[in-house]
Amino acid sequence: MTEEIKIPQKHPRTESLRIRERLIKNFKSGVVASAGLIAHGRGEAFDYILGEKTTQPALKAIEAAAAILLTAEHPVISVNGNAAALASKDIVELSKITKAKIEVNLFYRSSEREIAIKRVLEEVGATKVLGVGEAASARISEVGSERRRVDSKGILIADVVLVPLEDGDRTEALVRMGKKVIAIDLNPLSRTAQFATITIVDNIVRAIPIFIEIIDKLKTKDKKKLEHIASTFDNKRTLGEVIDLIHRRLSELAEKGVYLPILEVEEL
Ligand code: PTJ
Repeated sequence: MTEEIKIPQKHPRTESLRIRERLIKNFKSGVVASAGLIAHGRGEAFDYILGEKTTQPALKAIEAAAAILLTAEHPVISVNGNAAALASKDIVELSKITKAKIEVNLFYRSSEREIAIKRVLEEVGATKVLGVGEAASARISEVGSERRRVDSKGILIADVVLVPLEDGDRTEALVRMGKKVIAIDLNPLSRTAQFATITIVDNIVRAIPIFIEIIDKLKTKDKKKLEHIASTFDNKRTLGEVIDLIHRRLSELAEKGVYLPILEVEEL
């Protein structure tokens, strides 16, 4: 069993440890799948390499994503265990300001997890959560996993779907069905990142609050302006910019070798 720890305020990686604790707590309460802890580790590794900050290409992707969410007719935010654990409050706020529906969609689906995730979302203000129980009885035949089970009032009829922390095959299927998919994924090389219409390569805990700020700025713009922002966004080029950033950052670090200010023995 995992021990709960008190995170020291002065620990150099306090925020990262806090986020881990949040995931562990939500794993214990049945919200996060055990594989969700592994997925988080993968995300952390990419975040470390990206410098744990929102990059310019990510900002550009968030702006384009905000534009397509604001012009969507049936937008849906798909929520899995990790997204609920890390960003439930922001997801609910984003759904309110964009009128997007919230739908639980799980790779490791069980009715206990559906209910646990619904509860987490309701605790922070969600009034309607789709994709739970019988409501998730529609099927996307192109998807092999449990993710094929969707809500006929949600993802099935959506024109835009926001998928934070996906696992690949569903994004490809949704795009093939003619839907626009916005992915939030720290790994620019993942299948989700590669197949999405707009890929935000950023940590969900940073990306959604920025998303909300940008929606706030764009919501008064006319439809034409929003459509222009969306249509001039190039996902392939933006992903390339992120990969180039990683490349340049690693080259700089490689030149330095030791880059943290480690004290000399006599200074200790
Ligand atoms: O809750 P369930 O049952 O739907 O399962 C959810 C997981 C995440 C276990 C499932 O979707 C899965 O196995 O996902 P993958 O294939 O491990 O992909 C998760 C992706 O999210 C990886 O590319 C990670 O780099 C990325 N990721 C992890 N943490 C974050 C993240 N992206 C953004 N923000 C994060 N905090």
